[in-house]
Amino acid sequence: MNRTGDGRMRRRTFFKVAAGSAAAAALPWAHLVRAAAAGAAAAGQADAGRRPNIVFILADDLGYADVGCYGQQRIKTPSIDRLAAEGMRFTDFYAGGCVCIPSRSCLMQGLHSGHTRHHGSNSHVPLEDSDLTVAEVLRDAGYTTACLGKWALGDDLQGPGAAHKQGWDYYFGEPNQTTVHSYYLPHMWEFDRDGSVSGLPPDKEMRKVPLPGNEGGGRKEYSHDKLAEKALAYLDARAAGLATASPLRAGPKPFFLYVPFTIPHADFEAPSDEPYSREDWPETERIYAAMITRMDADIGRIMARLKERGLDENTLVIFTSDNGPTNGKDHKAAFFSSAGPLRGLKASLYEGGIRVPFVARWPGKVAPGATCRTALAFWDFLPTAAELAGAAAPANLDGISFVPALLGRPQPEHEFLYWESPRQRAVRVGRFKAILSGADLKVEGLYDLAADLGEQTDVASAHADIAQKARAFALAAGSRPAEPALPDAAPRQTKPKAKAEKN
Ligand SMILES: [Ca+2]
Repeated sequence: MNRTGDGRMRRRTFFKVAAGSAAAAALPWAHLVRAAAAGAAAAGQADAGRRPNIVFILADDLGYADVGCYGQQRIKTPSIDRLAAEGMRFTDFYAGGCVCIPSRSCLMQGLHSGHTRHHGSNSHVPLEDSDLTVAEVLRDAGYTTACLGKWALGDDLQGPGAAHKQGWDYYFGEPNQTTVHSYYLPHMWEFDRDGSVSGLPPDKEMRKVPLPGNEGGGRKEYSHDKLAEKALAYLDARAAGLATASPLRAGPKPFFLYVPFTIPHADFEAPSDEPYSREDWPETERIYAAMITRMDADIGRIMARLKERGLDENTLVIFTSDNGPTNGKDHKAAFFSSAGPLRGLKASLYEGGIRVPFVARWPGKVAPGATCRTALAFWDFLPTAAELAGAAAPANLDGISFVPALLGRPQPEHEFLYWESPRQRAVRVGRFKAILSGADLKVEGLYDLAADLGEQTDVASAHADIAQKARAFALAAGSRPAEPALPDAAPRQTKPKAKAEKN
């Protein structure tokens, strides 16, 4: 029996039965859980006023120290820094994996990479209908959902992994994990289940949206800008829904807006290298910095629009990245010290590959300027979102809700955190982190992150008990370790490979 597939079915079945039970009894909107159980629509307008909207912005290959609030000195990120100043900064938050697809798979499903379909591989394996996503959990709890950007978990527009078949009511972007890495796409794709954003008749399938300025190799329409514009349009549409909703009608619903931007993933291209045009840096580094600052400005616009539309006070905004930084053609992660003090880059399970910036702002709920040092990970987002929505978390998740941390209450901790890649496994136990390899999961090294954030000194012999404990967790948590990793799919476009981690 395939443990993962079986587990997925059980989770989905359990959720359908349990959604709406009193999982969120400690929260002020617990009574709405009962309303949701009687029918999500019945919760009506009160929902939008009490359950928070959620905006989750995901950067791509952005390093732990690529933003000012995590130590970046030269790349300007005032909007992200403001999010941190007005909210909470997490020092020990981890991505789901060290490359794009497995990381997003963990984020969407509340599972670590031992239990997702992708494990640690970047192969283009789509989600199946039996996979339960956070979008489905929130939609079933009465939210309206939108994904703008790099979906990456279903390239086939008609297949079961397609975004509109995995819980998203609205989608705009390029779902293909490889194609999306061009910033001058000839077209993008849109799906608007009720037509409320596009103003067009409701869609049943993805609709192609041509970008005429990029036809024939043209470079007039920067794809990222289209995502940012759609994010603002989406907020406008939600605000309009709030304004026109009648207490006699169902809705308005709270919303979940997921914005997986592609910046600063290669290709390194931008309409301008401002505000760095006069810096004496290699051209690609000016572009890299300009891409991040451009995304930051768009995050500022999203925050301003939330405020203008009266949505700001009841919206949790999260910003993070899907994995660590990488070297590329003419780009060196070391140029901006993108990984900061951390060892390793994208594609490595050392901290630089998986520890990411993570900030959360929620006025009146998250204390301004707060810091959370608890070790948490992408698979904690689904149970967190479920709790915020007043829904029961599905069974058999690996994640735990970090709502307590957000609210400044004692945060339960993981017994361990676990990651897979084709070459390594990693386990964090308390302040220790083990790197394992080979079919027998040999402990390559054990590091005391409290004393040695850069993972330079192997303390496995001094802490043999911890090393063995970590190995036992990996053996129990992992996908079949003796089985060879799935091969990565051949990319359709050239993209720079991460430099192999030394040692
Ligand atoms: Ca990535």
